[in-house]
Amino acid sequence: MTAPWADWNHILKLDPDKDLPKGVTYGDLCATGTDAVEVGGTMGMTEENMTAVIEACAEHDVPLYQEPSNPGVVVDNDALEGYLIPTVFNAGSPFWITGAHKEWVRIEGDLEWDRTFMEAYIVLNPEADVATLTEADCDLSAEDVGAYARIAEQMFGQEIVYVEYSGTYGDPKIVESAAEALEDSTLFYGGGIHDYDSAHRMATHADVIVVGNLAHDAGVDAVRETVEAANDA
Ligand code: 1GP
Repeated sequence: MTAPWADWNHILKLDPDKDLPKGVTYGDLCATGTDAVEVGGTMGMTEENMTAVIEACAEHDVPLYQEPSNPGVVVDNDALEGYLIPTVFNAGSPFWITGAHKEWVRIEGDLEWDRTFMEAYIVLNPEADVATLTEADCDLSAEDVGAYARIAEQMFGQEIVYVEYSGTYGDPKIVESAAEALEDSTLFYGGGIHDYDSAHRMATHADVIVVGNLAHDAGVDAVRETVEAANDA
């Protein structure tokens, strides 16, 4: 079976800790043409605010995934296609590589493995909450990032590699290096995408671009532009 993300170009990532612009609904955002909605964030996550966003998106016709930042906020909801679980390859603390995952399974026992998928993150914006939290080593060259991408796929069997610049626009050369390192795995890129051109540039390298803040800061038309760019690239 082909993985669903093999056909995606664009993901909208909605942060339950952030508001939507005035007059914008979750329904409007789900109808932008994005291929999937991922509900998740780093700070301020609770089961309650996760559930509220999942329920608001559930009635709209778009594949819905939760990206839990820790085991305490995992939501059991039939509207979810599944869970996209981050592991941070360049984390300074092993908790964010395998430790949180071990705790989740220790507490829960068996998970729904056929709905549980991994994302191998390479975190590159040192100012981002995710970098601080995971103590990520963001001082990486294009070769380093390419090597991380290669080991993620070839040694660790990761189907998704995620170059993450959350909050800032990344270096396209770094994204290109990750793209060149991968054979079959899908490359996600996220960070600072804010219009057609910024989306198009990254989408020429990444298989899937992830748009987050724009939905909360600018709204529907801006997001729709990035969807168009992702599909054109
Ligand atoms: C965050 O990669 C996503 O996890 C998107 O980043 O919020 O900067 O668009 P932005």
